[in-house]
Amino acid sequence: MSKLKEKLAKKIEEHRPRTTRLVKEFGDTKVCDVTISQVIGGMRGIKCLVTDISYLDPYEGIRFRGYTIPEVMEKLPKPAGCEMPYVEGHFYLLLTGEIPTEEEVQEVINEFKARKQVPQYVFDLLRTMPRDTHPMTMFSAAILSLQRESKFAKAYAEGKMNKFNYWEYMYEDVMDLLAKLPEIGAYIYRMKYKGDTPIPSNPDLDFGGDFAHMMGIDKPYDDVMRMYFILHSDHESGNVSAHTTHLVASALSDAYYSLSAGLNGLAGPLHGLANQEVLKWIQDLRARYGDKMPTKEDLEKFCWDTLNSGQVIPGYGHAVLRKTDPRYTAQREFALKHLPDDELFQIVSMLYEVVPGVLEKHGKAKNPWPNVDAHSGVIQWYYGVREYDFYTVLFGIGRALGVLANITWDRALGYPIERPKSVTTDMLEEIAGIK
Ligand code: NMX
Ligand code: MLT
Repeated sequence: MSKLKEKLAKKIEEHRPRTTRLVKEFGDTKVCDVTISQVIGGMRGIKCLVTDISYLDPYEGIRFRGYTIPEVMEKLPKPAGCEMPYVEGHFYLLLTGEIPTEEEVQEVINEFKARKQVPQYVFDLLRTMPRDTHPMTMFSAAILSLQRESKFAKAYAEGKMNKFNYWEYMYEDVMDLLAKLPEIGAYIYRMKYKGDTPIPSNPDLDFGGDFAHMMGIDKPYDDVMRMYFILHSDHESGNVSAHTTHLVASALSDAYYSLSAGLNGLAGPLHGLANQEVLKWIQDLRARYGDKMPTKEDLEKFCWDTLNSGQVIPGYGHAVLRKTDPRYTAQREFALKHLPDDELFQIVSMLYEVVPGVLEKHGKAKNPWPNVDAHSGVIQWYYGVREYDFYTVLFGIGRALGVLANITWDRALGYPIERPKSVTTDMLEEIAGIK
């Protein structure tokens, strides 16, 4: 057994009695009330999920295992000469709650190395799909096709598992799957947009480094992607991709089925696809003003035209956050250091000065501030990834780190199948006293 798996086994043993006690002794204690507007309105604010992997405060933003983004970036081990930490170290943190040593990171790197080979049938499947298929469809289908490799599904079918060791098989699937994602993503990119010229993996590189290598992009793109994957990894449990992955896994569907489902949710324009929408929207803006740099007044007019045509301003607003997303701020700081004079970055910066005021005047969005997607595309664009319909695949690789850590713990703590109760409109009218 790897040291990571051993450590996880110990942590799980320590944690289980906490969950058992809460259910046995305090199961009837009320967590929150539920109103009619929450029932109709997408369950906003209802506290009905549990995860220890990350927590989202509306004003502070995300903490991964209790650490803020600057703390994560500062404390996690980094490859020699690099600015950003190993993605493998961040995954270790998400899974165990501990900042790993260099040696512990190296073990995860070796584990991924041993599991990273993508079976040929996945590439064959991708090649049968029309080239204009959206890359998220390709990515999700590739992951789904790998389901035949599931050790969890096999052990379940053979009757080898019980509630206490489900997590061990889930862990194996999670490690096998995560290790393959950079190559699947980069393969789709090179096949679809770069004249069908996939670049083989370099087994000596780490997760971020190998991804940059397979994309065919030089330094510091490896650091860009380390930062990107870490920032996008997790956003507590209620967002569409995390919640879907958790929901599907709660039926004891394996990691392949669950992640593929979660990614299908990420592919929606109100969720992860917003990163492609932001770039598309900025390109439309640029097309309107030609070579001329738009002024703040131009931007304001463009925002109002968007809103008046019934569309949302992509990259702004959030279901939980009520301040600028710290993932936006982290990317802005990177851009200020590495691409301060880039025109597109300057437009993104001007939008930051204009959009919140417009949204406030518009009076609908509860949060007028930018989210992670308002900034991620401009950095990709600068480093040469201009095919913006690919951006959500990048988000998906990052998001896999968090949701897969989550479903490993879901099985470890024996969470049951998720099955909330629905009511009819008649019933709500009765509850409201109008029927
Ligand atoms: N532009 C225009 N209108 C907005 C925006 C925006 N950026 N954000 C919210 N609104 C509207 C929203 O459509 C709703 O309108 P209506 O009453 O007509 O249905 C109203 O304001 C109230 O919505 P909120 O309660 O503030 O937001 P909600 O929690 O329902 O939705 C988002 C959250 C993120 C879906 C929403 O802010 C949005 O559509 N933003 C733009 C898309 C985006 O950036 N999504 C990415 C989110 C992050 N991610 O990666 O997943
Ligand atoms: C996310 O990263 O999942 C998004 O910010 C959406 C959310 O948290 O609801």
